[in-house]
Amino acid sequence: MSKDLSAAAITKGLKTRKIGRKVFYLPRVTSTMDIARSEAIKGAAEGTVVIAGEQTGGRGRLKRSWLAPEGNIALSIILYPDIESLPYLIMIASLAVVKIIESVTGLKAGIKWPNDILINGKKVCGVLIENEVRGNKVTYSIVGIGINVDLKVADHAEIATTATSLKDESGKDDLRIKIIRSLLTEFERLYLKLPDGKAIYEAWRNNLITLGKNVRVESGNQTIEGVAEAADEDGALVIHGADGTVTKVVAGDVTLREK
Ligand code: BT5
Repeated sequence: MSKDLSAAAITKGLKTRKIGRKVFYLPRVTSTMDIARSEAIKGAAEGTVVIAGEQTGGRGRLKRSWLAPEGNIALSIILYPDIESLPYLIMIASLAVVKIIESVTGLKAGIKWPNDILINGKKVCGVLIENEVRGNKVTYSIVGIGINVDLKVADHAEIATTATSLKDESGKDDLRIKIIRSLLTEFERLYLKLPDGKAIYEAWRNNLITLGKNVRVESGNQTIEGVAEAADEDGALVIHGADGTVTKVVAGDVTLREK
């Protein structure tokens, strides 16, 4: 199945200016984040993409693991944004994924704060952003995106009930290369709108399925419960508790609860 994937297949005729002008395709890799970071340190051009056929030690946030066997998408994009642009990267990545899932498969996806893309309530994509910042300057930003294209979800007990794949949802085959090329194009379209992030923020907020829901958020060793009433332009979620308290959460895991 990796036969369809190569740097040439991804870049051929790709009409982007930055994103995906240079692609490193690696049939098998521990994590595209690590390769991307070392390429960034070596001075890779902005928009360089590192993509795996199969990722054997992929990671999520807080040292959690991310499954991306052959047939799925695991890629990292190297960026050198201004520090003011950092909060928008997660919005750009999430929006780009939602948009291209719809345009390529016809499926409606939504963003679950802070970094999940869901279809019919199940996780089809996760985004991981790792930055190095010195003073007020970003040395590099790596945007990692994992998409379940043809993941055999039932084979993985830990995500069997919470995850889904584009194949399972759409019944379509051979989506991988189309999804990758559309994603790079859409990511660039949104990225080039920076530093003016207002429109990106508004589109992101409009696609957040978390807003207006009863939520429980685990953030560090804190648990916050209430209604997710807003998401700020800096990416934080605002939770209104039953006792009237209002809490702003910048990072955490959300459980959506029935009202
Ligand atoms: C994420 O973390 O969702 C970010 C995932 C980022 C993966 C990309 S792939 C390319 C790049 N290279 C990497 O090494 N990583 C990035 P988090 O929100 O912490 O979610 C992790 C949790 O999602 C795990 O603890 C599992 O419960 C679940 N999970 C793992 N693999 C999954 C999958 N393929 N589909 C759905 N859920 C999964």
